[in-house]
Amino acid sequence: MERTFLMVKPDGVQRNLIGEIVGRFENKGFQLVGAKLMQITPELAGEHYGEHKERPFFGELVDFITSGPVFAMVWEGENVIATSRLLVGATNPKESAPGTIRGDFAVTVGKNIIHGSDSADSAVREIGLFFKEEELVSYSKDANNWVN
Ligand code: RTP
Ligand code: MG
Repeated sequence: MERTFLMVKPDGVQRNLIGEIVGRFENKGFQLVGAKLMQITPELAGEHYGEHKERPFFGELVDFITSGPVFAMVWEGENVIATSRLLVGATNPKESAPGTIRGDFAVTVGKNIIHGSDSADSAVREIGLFFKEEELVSYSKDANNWVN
């Protein structure tokens, strides 16, 4: 089953949006297979956003993403990589549609609430950067009768 990496950025944590955001992906029908609240180091930020190293906003991006805790998550489901990017919305909140996370909660591009992997390769790379294999849980909600 396809997996992606999603992360509530420091602005989303500060604004108490973790529950709202987790709820959106649960309601859509995706399954949470890993999650943790953590502080990103500058080294990890540089690796995670390595593709943007030469961009003028890179320094600001690293400062922002390391400015407070993030909520890192791995989600699983059919087409979860592309579909979660639709739920997240366009990078710049001035272009993200109402109904999307960025469209509903963000105003500026530098503080756009949430990160989502942009491809299958990025998803594998980012999941590997943030999670150990043993931190991810595979389970079925249908087949098991574990809530009595
Ligand atoms: P993300 O990686 O955070 O999920 O965002 P994204 O794919 O939608 O956008 P990306 O192009 O990967 O850019 C990464 C983050 O850099 C910040 N950014 N600032 N000042 C600017 O012009 C600018 N452009 C991008 C955004 O916070 C974006 O999420
Ligand atoms: Mg990106």
